[in-house]
Amino acid sequence: METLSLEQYGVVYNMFSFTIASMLGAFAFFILARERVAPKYRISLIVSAIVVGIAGYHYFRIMGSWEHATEYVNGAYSFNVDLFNDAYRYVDWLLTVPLLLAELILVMGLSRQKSEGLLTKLIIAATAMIVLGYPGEGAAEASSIILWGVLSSIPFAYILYILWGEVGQVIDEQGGRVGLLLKNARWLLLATWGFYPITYALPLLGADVGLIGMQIGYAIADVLAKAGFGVLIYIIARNKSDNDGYSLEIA
Ligand code: RET
Repeated sequence: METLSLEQYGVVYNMFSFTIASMLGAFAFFILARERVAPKYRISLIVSAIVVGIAGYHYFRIMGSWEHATEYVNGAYSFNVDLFNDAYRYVDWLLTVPLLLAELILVMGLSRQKSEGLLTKLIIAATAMIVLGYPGEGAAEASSIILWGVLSSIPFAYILYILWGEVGQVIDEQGGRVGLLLKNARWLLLATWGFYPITYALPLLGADVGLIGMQIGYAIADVLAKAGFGVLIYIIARNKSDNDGYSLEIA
């Protein structure tokens, strides 16, 4: 049982609320903006909408679990870790991480064979990364946090190797403004995904930092990695639609 101050409880509560609002807003945006890109690229906007839809649902459940696990007693909150379900995040990632990689590959408009080849490798690695990270999440012993963190980092490194290697070649072939935007999307992916292992390691600095820091860190990373990344994918799809001669009819 941990004790949380009103501020600690409130900041996490408000962070969840902010995340749900961001995901819902992003969902509406991706659905409505679909018509603004050429039909070939609409699938990547649909995938973006699915990602933020799944995340919005999970945050709703995580927020409910947070309320369930905390009780107001004498001017502070007591937090019961056994009642807080952190598996929601990992279930969320299991679904959304492969979909985020699919958004990036699909917006490139490659041949079916090329897309499938890249996606198979990326999805297998992403699944391994998440499955291997879960046993260490919030583990009581530092040695388990480190062991599972290192194991999970191997497929993470492989994803980056593919993105900078094979995917990098495709990006170079696309060239121009689209090539530049794709490079930005890859950097945004690295910067936001890099947040997760750092947040995961916070409990090594103490249980308190771990509990609050993890919820805030993951929430910020999720808004940027899902809604922010989706907006960048939309901008790429718009640019590619322009290049393909697709014009927006303004009534
Ligand atoms: C874990 C365990 C510690 C080592 C590593 C991890 C990586 C997690 C990542 C998660 C990305 C999640 C995303 C979710 C948003 O939709 C599992 C924390 C490397 C990279 C992008």
